[in-house]
Amino acid sequence: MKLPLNASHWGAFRAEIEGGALKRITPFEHDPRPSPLNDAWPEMIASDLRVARPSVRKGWLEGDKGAGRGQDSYVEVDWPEALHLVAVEISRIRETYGNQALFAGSYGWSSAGRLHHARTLVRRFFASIGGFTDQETNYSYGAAMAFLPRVLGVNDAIGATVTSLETVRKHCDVFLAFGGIPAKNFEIQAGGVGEHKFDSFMAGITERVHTINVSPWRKDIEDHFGVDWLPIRPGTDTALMLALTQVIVETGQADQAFLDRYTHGADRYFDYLMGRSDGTPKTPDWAEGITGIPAAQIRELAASLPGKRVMLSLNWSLQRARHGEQPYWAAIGLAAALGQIGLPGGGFTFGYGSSNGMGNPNFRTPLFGLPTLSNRTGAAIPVARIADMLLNPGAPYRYAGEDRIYPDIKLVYWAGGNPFHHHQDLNRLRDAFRQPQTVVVNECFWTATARHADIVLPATVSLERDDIGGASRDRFLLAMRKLVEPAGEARNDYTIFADLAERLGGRDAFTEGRSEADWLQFAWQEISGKLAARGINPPEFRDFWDDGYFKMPTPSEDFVLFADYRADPEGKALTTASGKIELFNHGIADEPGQAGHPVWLDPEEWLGAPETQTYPLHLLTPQPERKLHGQMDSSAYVRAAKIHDRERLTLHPDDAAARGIKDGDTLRVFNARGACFAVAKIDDAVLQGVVLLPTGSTYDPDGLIDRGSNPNVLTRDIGTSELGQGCAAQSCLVEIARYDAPLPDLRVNHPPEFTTNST
Ligand SMILES: Nc1nc2c(c(=O)[nH]1)N[C@H]1C(S)=C(S)[C@@H](COP(=O)(O)OP(=O)(O)OC[C@H]3O[C@@H](n4cnc5c(=O)[nH]c(N)nc54)[C@H](O)[C@@H]3O)O[C@H]1N2
Ligand SMILES: Nc1nc2c(c(=O)[nH]1)N[C@H]1C(S)=C(S)[C@@H](COP(=O)(O)OP(=O)(O)OC[C@H]3O[C@@H](n4cnc5c(=O)[nH]c(N)nc54)[C@H](O)[C@@H]3O)O[C@H]1N2
Ligand SMILES: [Mo]
Repeated sequence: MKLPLNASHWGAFRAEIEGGALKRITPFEHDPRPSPLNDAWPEMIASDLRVARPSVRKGWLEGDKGAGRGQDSYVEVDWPEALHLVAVEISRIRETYGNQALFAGSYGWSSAGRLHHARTLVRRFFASIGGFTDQETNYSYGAAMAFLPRVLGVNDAIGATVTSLETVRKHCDVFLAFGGIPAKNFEIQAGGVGEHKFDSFMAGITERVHTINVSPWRKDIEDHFGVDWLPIRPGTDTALMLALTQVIVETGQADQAFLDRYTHGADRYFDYLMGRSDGTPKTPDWAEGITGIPAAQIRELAASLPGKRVMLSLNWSLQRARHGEQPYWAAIGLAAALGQIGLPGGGFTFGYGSSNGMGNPNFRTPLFGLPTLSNRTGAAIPVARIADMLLNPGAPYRYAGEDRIYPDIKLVYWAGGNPFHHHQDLNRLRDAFRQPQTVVVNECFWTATARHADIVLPATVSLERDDIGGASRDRFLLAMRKLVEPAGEARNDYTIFADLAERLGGRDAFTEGRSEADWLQFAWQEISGKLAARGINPPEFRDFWDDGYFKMPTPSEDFVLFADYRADPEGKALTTASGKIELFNHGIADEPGQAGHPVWLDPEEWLGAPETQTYPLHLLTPQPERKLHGQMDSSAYVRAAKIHDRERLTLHPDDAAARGIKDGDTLRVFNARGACFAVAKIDDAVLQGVVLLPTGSTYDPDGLIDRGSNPNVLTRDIGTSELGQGCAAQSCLVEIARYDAPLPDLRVNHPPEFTTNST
């Protein structure tokens, strides 16, 4: 008998159970590089930071109108009372203000397994009772999602089907990796990972292809791969790509036949590059002043590209910055000038190195999640405009070429996400979270978001329920078996929402008459049907369940993004305004502050800004190495890499010396928006003037100060632009100083205080 399998976004695993308890985790036998984070599960499922019982904030019960959110004690209640309170609130707000006043966009990664995906379930629930205000796009690549369809017609270059790595390995000559290919990002794939691919990815690339890491951080490609490093100031990649294109055009090396046949508006764009439209040619000398890269080096790089098979690889963090649309557009312009789009191993890809599956063969592993149902209000905001919405009800804003109005939200419901992890300028978000009348959160743990809620309902973790996991670009379909009984009184989100729907008249719409076990069977039927339709013979459910996985066959063809379009530009015309790749777009030209073609726009907070007088360091906030976002932050494994429970901040030796900082010193990191603590890690692999503090430490506010190391007290809460309105976290200036006083105690290491109801 095989041990039962389960999975996280960071990997599948098998479990030994003894006396009903989780004894030990063993890695999935087909995973070449399993994540050690799964070993933290036995500790985490029994953690005293689990939400054990439904809990109601004391001040809310006393009618404080939200004033005490984030600093209050809780009263534990039983399930019938908790469900009653939530249902009455939803019902009251729905009747008084309409369904649009219910905000349930609930952005967040939830957990692996598609049936119990909390964010899907909460939105399905609200759709089943008449609708809600939703969130569009995502934090990962929201700016690109909103803008790329206008210039490419589709979003395939970021998410769905990028050119497979196999093709790159065979055909590419130069792999220009903006933001590198960081090993840590391969830990993760939404839905569950069967096979971690980092080693095969890197072996495939670096052995044959001239790879250049263009990044402020040399270790975005680990040193032992021996690739070239081109250090660049954060947020300035657009300027580098404009200059590379300018040289190629000026020296007559642009592929004019490609540009004529496959692109629209190259002439308008090139007028800008040559300075004909604004008087400033975008030369290497011009770019040197912005990027910090010597002009001679830019010229040399430009000379090395024409005639070669060139892949421009830009990670997702480049567009999580002010004007983050532009580096992607500039890359499309450069790849077009080189005539590389649609060739095997050439062109551009957005997100190699941003998560495990990118570059995998196109397995198209079929998965099944409950449909979200249609949202009858039709209301949605761009995902990262949450605080703007809560603070400015009724205010106009611009997004995706439209004038819109922020709705007036009275109730916020979150399940499966952690805005007090993910959002920027958390002190501002805290003010925003005081605005609604009621905040409800389903959580497994006492996260910062749970601590800002009025009603907290305890949710199971994925090890406490049956599910099917996997990802479309991962080879393995995963049978996730319930391993242990739920901790405390935790319930599955499905059960919670089915019971709430019952009280609010939506049960049939929510459940469609199916139990959780029925949905599992139904999911397998759907998946089997899709496999069979593709000539793949699916196993019986029982066999799948006992084995723990089904392995997808490898597709026979290597995939090349835009090869179809290249082969048949008329028959396979793009769904853009011109049917071609748009290097000029009229709609974008009409937007305030935009040029209509790739353009260098001042990112405001960057190393070229006047504000560097006060805050001279550019703060980058990469994804954390040992965990997924804020998840598992309290585990011993994650804490072992911190010092005094504070995250390490990486800085250049010169920046450290200028401030009298030694390796291991405690630091205060600050700007006008807030401050947090960190511990110095001195490393000359980071560009001077840049500091790195990963995301994911639990926010523990004391006024504007976070007692912990959450960099989002420092980041700026502004859209990438009115075009994309994405998260712009990477455009942020700070100062740091040694902190010699004793560090404050972390309250978030303990559950909140519980009291009894005095009213
Ligand atoms: N400064 C800065 N900020 C960033 C970024 C950055 O680069 N820099 N990156 C951004 C990006 S790309 C992202 S994707 C976001 C990520 O932000 P989030 O996705 O919000 O972060 P997570 O910590 O994964 O939050 C998921 C939450 O769901 C809970 N959960 C898990 N399973 C279940 C379940 O079954 N039921 C319920 N009810 N809850 C469950 C977990 O306990 C966890 O608290 O962060 C963004 N924030
Ligand atoms: N271990 C782990 N892996 C993860 C996640 C996690 O939480 N933990 N989260 C997953 C999620 S939700 C997402 S969206 C992806 C995100 O994937 P990415 O966005 O690719 O990841 P980041 O770590 O934000 O950024 C990678 C590197 O980009 C570089 N960089 C930042 N700004 C610039 C710039 O302006 N120019 C250049 N050239 N380089 C720059 C930084 O040095 C940074 O180390 O990661 C996924 N993978
Ligand atoms: Mo993300």
